[in-house]
Amino acid sequence: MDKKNVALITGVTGQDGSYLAEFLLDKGYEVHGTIRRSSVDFRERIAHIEGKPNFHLHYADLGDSMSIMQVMSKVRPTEVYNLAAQSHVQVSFDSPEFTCDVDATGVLRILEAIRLCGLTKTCRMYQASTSELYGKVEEVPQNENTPFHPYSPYAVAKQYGFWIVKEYREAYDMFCCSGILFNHESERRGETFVTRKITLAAARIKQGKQEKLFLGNLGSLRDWGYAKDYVECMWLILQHKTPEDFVIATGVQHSVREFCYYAFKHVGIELEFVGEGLDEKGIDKATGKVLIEVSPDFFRPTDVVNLWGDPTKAKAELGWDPNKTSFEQLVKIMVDSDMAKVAAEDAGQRVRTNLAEYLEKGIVK
Ligand code: NAP
Ligand code: F7E
Repeated sequence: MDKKNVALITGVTGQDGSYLAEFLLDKGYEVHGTIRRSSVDFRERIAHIEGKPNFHLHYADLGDSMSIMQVMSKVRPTEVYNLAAQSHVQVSFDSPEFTCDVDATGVLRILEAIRLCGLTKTCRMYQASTSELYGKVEEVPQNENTPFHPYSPYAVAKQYGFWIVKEYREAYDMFCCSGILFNHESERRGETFVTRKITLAAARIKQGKQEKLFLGNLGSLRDWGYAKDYVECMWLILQHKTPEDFVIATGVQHSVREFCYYAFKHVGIELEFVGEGLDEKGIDKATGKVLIEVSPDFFRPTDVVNLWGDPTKAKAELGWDPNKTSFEQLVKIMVDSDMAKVAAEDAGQRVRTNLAEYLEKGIVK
């Protein structure tokens, strides 16, 4: 490397932040991440890299300009990856104002901190944008020219983030861009997102630790990729010769129902779906036992049901391979990991991860 590369990752404790930190450390970057104070220390995803000489953590909150200014002026990064967000769509209906503050105004705070610290010419900025911007879709599949139609408080906030990044790019000639990422999952995915909820339940049901799985809209369609592959693309977007926005997706679409089918199949349970709407059930073909039921608790006031990305531009201009990990491989990686985690569960761990029980009972969505 010619000059020292210094990356600042907001949201380093999240799924993507943890993979990106690993990726950049491997590339020889000095990596700084922001964390939030919480009453319990929960930094599981980055525990294995904490203590590495090139990895540093700082307290900052996207709702607090002063904390962002402090870390920006101290670190003076050459690349900022703004991954921090209230990232759960359903939660955004319960906490719309918080979601707006962090996911919309938070982006402005990052851009202003770069500008006020005099870093506009030396620092590139990546914004974690989302396929949720397409929302109530106006075109299938979706590419960089597809009109936006955000369909949740989360998506509306992220749309502000997208446009303010574009505005700063044009107004101040800053190298700042958005990756419009479609759903990407992994063994580190939060347990309340649908894929992880399914892989955990498949593992727990197989091992006799859970009776049933309750889900919402089984017909919802998503373009699911592997998070580890997607963080490479975030980096490629910032290495591009010009600041541009890119759709990151696999170009392959599956339903929630299909995700269930493959996850349970991987633990040796063949599912058959019978019935419709709220009466639909996923039945173990071998035993006739009902393993999946639909619950109205998991339906959203407005739901995005047909996401399917077209990654042609990222493939052509960044040389990125959208199909490094297939859908079947992704499901396998997640199920294998959860089978091992559930098998290792002891009473102590159960206290902390009783989230699985809450999910099962619909206490947490
Ligand atoms: P995630 O696992 O939920 O991680 C979110 C991160 O943001 C966590 O580190 C969290 O910290 C942090 N955070 C939340 N509120 C914050 C605040 N007020 N100040 C500072 N940090 C805060 O999300 P992810 O799946 O890695 O996604 C990363 C980014 O990509 C998010 O912006 C998300 O909206 C976006 N995105 C994700 C997907 C996807 O499919 N995964 C697709 C498109 C876009 P704590 O650990 O302290 O909670
Ligand atoms: O829902 C349906 C649900 O919560 C996917 C975030 O990373 O990706 C993610 O947002 C679909 C929806 O992810 C349940 O209604 C059915 O149609 O896993 P999810 P999401 O809403 O797509 C985008 C790109 C982001 O940007 C976000 O940050 O699955 N669904 N039953 C369910 N969803 C959940 N969570 N739980 C269920 O029981």
